[in-house]
Amino acid sequence: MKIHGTPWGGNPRRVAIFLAEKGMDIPFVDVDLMGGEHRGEAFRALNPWELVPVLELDDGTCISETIAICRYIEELHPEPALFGRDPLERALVEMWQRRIELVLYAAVREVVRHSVPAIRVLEPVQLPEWAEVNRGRAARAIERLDGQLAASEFVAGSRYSVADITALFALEGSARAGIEIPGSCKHVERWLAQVRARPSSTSTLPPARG
Ligand SMILES: N[C@@H](CCC(=O)N[C@@H](CS)C(=O)NCC(=O)O)C(=O)O
Repeated sequence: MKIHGTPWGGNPRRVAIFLAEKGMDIPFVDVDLMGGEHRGEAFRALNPWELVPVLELDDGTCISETIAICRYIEELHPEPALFGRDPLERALVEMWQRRIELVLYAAVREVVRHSVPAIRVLEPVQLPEWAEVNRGRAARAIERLDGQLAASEFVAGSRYSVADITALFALEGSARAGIEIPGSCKHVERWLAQVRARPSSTSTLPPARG
């Protein structure tokens, strides 16, 4: 098995953190997004949707979509359970994973795509006004997350889960786009410090530039 996508870049980082939490090691193959490698014939044979990450199995089957990849890994290596251990936990993890991905991350993504100059190579038409609309949406979603984290150690309850990985990734994207965590969101700050300090996060950061 191998994973196409640079491990510290965006969605592939989610898979890298997930694997680190499982204590698993699957090699990553760099894909030069800024150079347009994912739009070339070789990559399109792996994923015609031109997105990383892609998990390529030994028989050549390709799985894309971060959560599909993580679910496959969870089925093969159930411990520690990162999608919940019983019907209730699984439902709550699913609920939070979807809220974070479809509301918080969706807004953050639009801010990044429409305001970060370096991303223009991927998003040739950048609409600053659209970035601003989404900056507000992202801030509201962070406030809602703060409400949850006021009562809960982790995003989906008392156990670390894939929802924490998605939320960490979303907030790393926010920082990149200059979206500040609202000053009132002390619980998000507490949680962020906690999940950032986990070996799964620190061991998957990009190498320091010399
Ligand atoms: N829904 C996909 C999103 C994957 C995605 O957006 N990947 C980005 C890198 S983080 C990408 O390949 N971007 C290439 C582009 O926008 O052209 C997933 O969850 O894996």
